[in-house]
Amino acid sequence: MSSTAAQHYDAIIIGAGVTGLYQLYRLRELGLSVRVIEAASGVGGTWFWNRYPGCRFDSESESYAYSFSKELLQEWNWTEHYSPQPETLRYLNHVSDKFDLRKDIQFNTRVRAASFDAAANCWEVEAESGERARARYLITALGPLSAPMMPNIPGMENFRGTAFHTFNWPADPNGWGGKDVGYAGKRVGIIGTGATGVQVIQEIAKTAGHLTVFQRRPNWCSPLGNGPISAGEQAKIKASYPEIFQKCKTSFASMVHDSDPRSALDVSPEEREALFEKLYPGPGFSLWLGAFADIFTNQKANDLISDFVARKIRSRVKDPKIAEKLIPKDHGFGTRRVPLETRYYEVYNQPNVTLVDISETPIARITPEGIKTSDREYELDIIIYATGFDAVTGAITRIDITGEGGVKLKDKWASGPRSYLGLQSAGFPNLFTLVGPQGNSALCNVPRCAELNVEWVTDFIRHMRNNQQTCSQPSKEAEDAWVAQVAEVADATLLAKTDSWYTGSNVPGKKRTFLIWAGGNPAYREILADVAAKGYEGFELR
Ligand code: NA7
Repeated sequence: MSSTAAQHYDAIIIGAGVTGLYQLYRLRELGLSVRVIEAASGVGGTWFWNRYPGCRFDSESESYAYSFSKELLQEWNWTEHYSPQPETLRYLNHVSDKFDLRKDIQFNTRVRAASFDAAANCWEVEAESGERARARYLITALGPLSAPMMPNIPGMENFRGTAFHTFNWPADPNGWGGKDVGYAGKRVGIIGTGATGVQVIQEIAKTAGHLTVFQRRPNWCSPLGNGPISAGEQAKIKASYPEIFQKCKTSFASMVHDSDPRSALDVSPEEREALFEKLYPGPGFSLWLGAFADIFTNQKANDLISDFVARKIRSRVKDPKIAEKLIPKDHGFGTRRVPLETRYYEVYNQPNVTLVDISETPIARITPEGIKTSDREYELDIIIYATGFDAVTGAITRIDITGEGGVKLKDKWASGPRSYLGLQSAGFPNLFTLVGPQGNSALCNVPRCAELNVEWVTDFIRHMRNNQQTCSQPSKEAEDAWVAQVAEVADATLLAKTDSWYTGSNVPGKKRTFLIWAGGNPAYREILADVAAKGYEGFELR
């Protein structure tokens, strides 16, 4: 980018995470000049930022690997079945070095705005520094969970101890992980019990002097089943990558797990219980994604699995009153993202851990000394906000994006995102939103969905170039139909009826709408292939 005359590229990609790195690789292969603009000082996206203790995959490590290079697959050794954040960040740096990606990435540069210049048929991107660059194609690779959300609690600025959002955990200057902020032996407060909160709570509880967990609503969690990868397992993984990726291709969430197609109501209670028991210990999302398919659509089926997990929680937490507080009452198992845990529930049996139910005694304010709820003050040295993200749309709409006729994307999306296939929005020509709203962004093993999106967009750009076309955007009709289809598919599930970041209902003021394609990845893959086979049906190309 340049602060004087804007540098011109064929494509600008915003974000150097899992998706952006692969899009760079593919577009460079196509012969395009590409600039990746990245706010962080290094590659990795979500794995660059989330350095909190305990941060790791919930996807099987081998299923998260890039599949495009056999050599990369064979030379990389994952050390745990669910890779910890420092190892994943090291992996993404290894990929960047191996394919010499860094030379096309501008770090420490946050994009402030992007506007479409119709006369020149190109996008102009402006960084917060004022630097500018122009490109025919603008591709967002921002990740679905990269706009962290701090709560708005009175007094936050007056806290005298250390406080930060998990996304902004300070980096270890000498390593890939987070800095030791000295929580061992200290009084730590954590707000939030989503997938992040669960990972960080179970880790910090090991050494904190006292850990106080401020829980607004509990989530249904199930065991991760992590462990080291032995030499024998490593060899087996390396020999079976084609089968692993094939399995991911055919499963709903692009994972190695897939649902049992029978109804939970069609089997005997004994058989049902035996399946739940088999799946409960993991590994990974065995229980969430491997149980009966109708737990996602049929309330009665869902009640059965919820009852099973509730019994597990009761059996693991000694104090029955605390156990009840940890059992969700407002939603069923799996209708929100299931946090995976390792001895999470047992944490609440420890004398150095207190659970504060802030649905009963709400946080009144942050004081210089700690957190004051409606009934008492908790003195703390460290406050950790595990309060989540303005998911899926937030990272995109935080950029001031202006399309044809001066229309702002955030205004167009004020009542919910509007796209065709999750990839383009009418009135914003040549803007592609990878792993974006209404696409396969979050009910998915992200690298698998990223590859699907990246390869499809790369083919689309190749098609346009081969046909001397320079501009694409969806027709209004195609977009309207996709918006309706995304809503219809989601409405058939219990997920759409539940408040969560999937529906945007975790963000004050955000319009409640199901933000992602809930029809599964095999169906999404088929739709994309069909659109391409019909000459990119639904797109206006010129
Ligand atoms: P989540 O799943 O959105 O969880 C955020 C948590 O923070 C959740 O327990 C919230 O309670 C709580 N929260 C949010 N705002 C507040 C305020 N103001 N006061 C108290 N508690 C609050 O985010 P995660 O980072 O855990 O996970 C996001 C995804 O990242 C995850 O699903 C994986 O895919 C990776 P609530 O439930 O809203 O009552």
